[in-house]
Amino acid sequence: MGIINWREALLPYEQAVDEITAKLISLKREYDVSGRHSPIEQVTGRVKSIASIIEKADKRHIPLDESIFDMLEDIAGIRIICRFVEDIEKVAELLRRRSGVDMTVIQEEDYVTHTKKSGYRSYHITIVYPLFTVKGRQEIKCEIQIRTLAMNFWATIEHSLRYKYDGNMPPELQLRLQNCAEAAFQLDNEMTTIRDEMLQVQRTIKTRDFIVNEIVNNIHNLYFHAGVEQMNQFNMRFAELCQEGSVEKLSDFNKELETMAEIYKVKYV
Ligand code: 0O2
Repeated sequence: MGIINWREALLPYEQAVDEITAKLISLKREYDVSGRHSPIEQVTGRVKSIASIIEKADKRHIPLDESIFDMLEDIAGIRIICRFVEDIEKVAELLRRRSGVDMTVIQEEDYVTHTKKSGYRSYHITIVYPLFTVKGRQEIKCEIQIRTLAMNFWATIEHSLRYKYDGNMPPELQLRLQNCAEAAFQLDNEMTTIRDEMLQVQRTIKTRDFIVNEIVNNIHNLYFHAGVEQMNQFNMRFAELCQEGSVEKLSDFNKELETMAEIYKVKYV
């Protein structure tokens, strides 16, 4: 049995977790900046503790030598939390699309549709991540767990209890946890109905921002053609309509400005 230098062996896993986490947070930022709903709500990462690695290896009858790093796929672990169940597949697809670019998907386990007996739900994707260290290129396996806020709430509580009872959870508690899993499932379903409404609001906000930009451009272009009195009126109406917030009225006002621009033959810039 070879002796494992844990500190050195786990260092690339820490680096991989940091890099993958940073990339996924950037993806979320991209969605946020473009005003689109981000399927990624939160990203966290961790390197499995040495005690947990040894425990899992023991459970799976893996010898305590360097082979442990090939056999265990979740020494590096990333968790992506989504608001809605539908977002899980979107995130999975984002990862699949990166396959062959900066990571390779090697395995998928769907515990969202195939709920575990415990009540556990989550989507697992195992990737191989190429890492460039001072020693050269290394391939790091990483397990990415994708789940909703509700699934995560349940799994976090259940995980702590599982740890507390060390595989001997009283059947009565197991049953209560299964009931909680069912409640979390219902909560996710209810949230799906709210999702459509939320997306509609986001679309309205985007349309409003677009029209407001158009109005500002039109007012700017009319500035040297319409009279001072008329420009003051435009600005006052614009301020009033912005306060009122009706997208229809803003759109009508923009049409008026466009007609005016036609009359003055204002060239758009
Ligand atoms: P940690 O501390 O999160 O790293 P199995 O043999 O089927 O029970 P296996 O072979 O470890 O599980 O692989 P699987 O099923 O892909 O599970 C990997 C990880 O998923 C687990 O890692 C947990 O994080 C999570 N998980 C799987 N099943 C459950 C469950 O019933 N409840 C909770 N709370 N989490 C689960 P670790 O190593 O168990 O733990």
